[in-house]
Amino acid sequence: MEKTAIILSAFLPVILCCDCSHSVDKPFDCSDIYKSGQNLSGIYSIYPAGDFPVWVYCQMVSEGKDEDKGGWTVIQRRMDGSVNFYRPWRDYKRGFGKVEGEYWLGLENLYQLTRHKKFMLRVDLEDFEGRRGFAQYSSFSVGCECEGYKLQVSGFTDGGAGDCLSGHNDLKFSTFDKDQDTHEKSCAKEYLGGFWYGSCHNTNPNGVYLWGEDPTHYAIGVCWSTWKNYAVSMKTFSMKIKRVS
Ligand SMILES: [Ca+2]
Repeated sequence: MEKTAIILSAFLPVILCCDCSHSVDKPFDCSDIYKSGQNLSGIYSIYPAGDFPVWVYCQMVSEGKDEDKGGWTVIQRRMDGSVNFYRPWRDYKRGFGKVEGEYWLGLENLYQLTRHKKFMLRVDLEDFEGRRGFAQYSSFSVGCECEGYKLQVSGFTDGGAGDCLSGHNDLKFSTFDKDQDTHEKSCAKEYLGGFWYGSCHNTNPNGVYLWGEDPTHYAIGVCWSTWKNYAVSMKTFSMKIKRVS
């Protein structure tokens, strides 16, 4: 009897897996890891495209409603200006930075994560005075490279920061070496980042880390214009996604 229990427990993680499309041995995203009982924020490997691991920061604790607390896959993070975000298409496609600090998860990973499963998005902001705000979106996905990694975002809920992203819905991603924006100039070159620029932006998450407010450098910072103006660059800025059942 005891032996049977031991044998069974060895297979339990796979048997109990939520939707059984991915075992906890190869979690698809941080939601899988959270559901398997891990409630410590930190670095984990996920498998959004099958066999290849992708290192990612999983946020297992956050403010907000209980059902939204854990299992967030961090897709973008700025916190100290240690990583250069003015990078070419190749880097934005593959991802770059340090998973323990500042990074971009990569457009291809975002596409793989969101192509078949539904995700919501949360953007957390903190300024240099320690004030915090967030914005949440009930639906987030990124299209294939063949469609310019087009952003689909909707279902805004205000966490005090206002809505800077709905205006970027349905836009392709642009970098300084790949202009897919709707402006006659290159928004990536004008505002020194890589983003789903239109003509040009309400927010510049991958802009220049400016350590606060600098009116001489209009809109090139890590700004979120509905909360602070275009001259204010955030101390921390993070974008994270979570699977919706
Ligand atoms: Ca253009």
